[in-house]
Formats: sequence, C-alpha cells, structure tokens
Amino acid sequence: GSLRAEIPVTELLKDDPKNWGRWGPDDEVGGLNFLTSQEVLRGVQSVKQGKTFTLQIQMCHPKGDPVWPGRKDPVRINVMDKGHYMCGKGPVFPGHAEYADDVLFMYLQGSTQYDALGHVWCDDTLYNGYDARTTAGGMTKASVLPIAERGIVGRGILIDMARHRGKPWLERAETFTHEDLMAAAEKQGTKIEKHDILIIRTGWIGSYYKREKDEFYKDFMEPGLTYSKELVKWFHEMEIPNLVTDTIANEITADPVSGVVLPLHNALMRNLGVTFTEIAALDDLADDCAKDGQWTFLYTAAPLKVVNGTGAPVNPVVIK
Ligand code: UVW
Repeated sequence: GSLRAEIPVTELLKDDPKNWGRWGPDDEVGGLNFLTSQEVLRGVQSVKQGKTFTLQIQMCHPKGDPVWPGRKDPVRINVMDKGHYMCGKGPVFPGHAEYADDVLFMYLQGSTQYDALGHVWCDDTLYNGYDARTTAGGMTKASVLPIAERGIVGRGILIDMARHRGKPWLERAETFTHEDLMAAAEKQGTKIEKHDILIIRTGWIGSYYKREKDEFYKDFMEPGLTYSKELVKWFHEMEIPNLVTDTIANEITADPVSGVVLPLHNALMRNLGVTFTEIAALDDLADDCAKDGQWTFLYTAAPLKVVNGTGAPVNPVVIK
C-alpha cells in the first residue's frame, strides 16, 4: 500500500560485510557453520535445571495463524474419520481396525519456520553469490534442505525487549536498535557471547492471540530491530549463527529512515548467512527466564527436510 523506499536496498547496504565464500563456493548453511561440536557442548553446559520449552506456535489454531499479509494460514482437512465409516466409506481392514487421516496445506513460511538462506535476495544474487534464477521452480541453491539436514544445536540466549520496555508487547512499528539490545541484555544481567543463537522477544506474536485479528493486521507494520551499520558489524564480529524472534519477519517491516522493506533479510541473511527463525512462541520461556533469572540454555531445532524449500516449519526445543 503506502510503503515507499527512497533508495534501493543495495545502496543502503553499500560496503557492508559479507561472508560469501568464507565456507567455500558450495556452502548453503552460512553462520550455522559456526555451530561446531564445541559450541554444542557450550550449549549443553548451560543446562542447569532440566526444564524444557517448545517454541512453535500452534498450527491451525481456531483463530487462524499469524502470517505475513498476502499469505494464507495453514489449513488442515480431514480425509478419513469415523464419519466415513458411518457412511460405509471407510476402508475395512481385516480385524476391523479403523483410522483417521488428514491433509495439511500451508505456506512453508506460514508457521514457526526456518528460512532458507536464499529466501530473500537483491541484485539478482542470493547468499554466497548464487544466481537468483536458481530459485525458479524450486530452490536448487541455498534452499532450506541443507539447514534441515544439519539441524541446529547451540547455546541460546533470550533478550526480552518487551519486558525491557515494561510492556506486554511492543507496539505496531515500534523499533529497537543495536544499542537497545545491548541495554536490555545488561538489564537482564546477561551477556551475549560469540556464536550464541540470539532469540529476541517482542511479545508481538503472543499479542495476536490476545487481540482482535483486525487490530493485529491493521496498517501492518511489525515492531522490530532496525538496520544500522553498527548492528551488521556486531552480527559479523559476534558470528551470530541464527536469529530467532516472535515476529513474522524478524525485523521492523520497513526501515524508518530509508523506507527499504526488510533490509536485515539482505544485510544479515543474504550477506552474512545468518539463519532466520520467525514466528516463534517465546512468552512462556520469557516468563520462566524472568522468574529464575536464567536467560541462557541449550537450543535445538530440526526444521522439516523440504527438498528445494524456501523455508520449513519447525518446533524448536529449549532446555534450561
Ligand atoms: C517475507 O518473505 C516477506 O518475509 P518472511 O521472511 O517473514 O517470510
């Protein structure tokens, strides 16, 4: 609708660092390469209590699921149930066992999900320099499959921006910067370490279930992290492998200065190979972290192995 950019994204990101070629010309998992066995053990060392949390939103919720405008939320359809048997249409197995079956239609970006590194691009070029034409008819480069084959395990850290600002959720279009992120971490008494899986709570996805749907989508502009040269430099130097948030797109919908839409998708995902995990459910985990003061944990995630996929649904598990 009213979105308008003053400059192209390539100009906004001019001279920003890139990790292309860092892991060879065939790499498709980017920053996940930082998650070595040593990093897995660092994650394991942060397990103190044996508490577990799952970070996927429910799929096919009666209210509908929160998705990027223009996408449709997942639809589950029964194709076999007791009704079929009652109408004489259920297959009769020897011994009379009966069953129920269903089918799911969904956008692969339509629930909590891992993005493929090639999911968003500019200048006709994907992460690692792959030609954007390799996305045609199904991604053959930098798809979600290599990410799913690998799995994601490391030390996770939660930064609660909503709590930091003293509100249940950040408002429409509310921004926060690299500096705000550092201030929130400090107030929590936590320190983001090199190679941490960075999880940022805004409260936004949780708010979907507490408000009228129309209000959530009205003049759609999610709250989120804003682009800056310092932020990109920090992600680069800290070698952050994975950014997880409870918003649909992990960043402010449009950069408030340039108007460029989703610049961090290009600055972090395409240029640095930071894997994005979106639409995460973080409210329960955050409540617990605020109670016991433990904001770091073992983070594990196994996105579905979708061949040529631009993304894949996931239910990450966190162990504190
Ligand atoms: C878009 O592709 C628009 O965003 P997302 O990464 O949130 O799926």
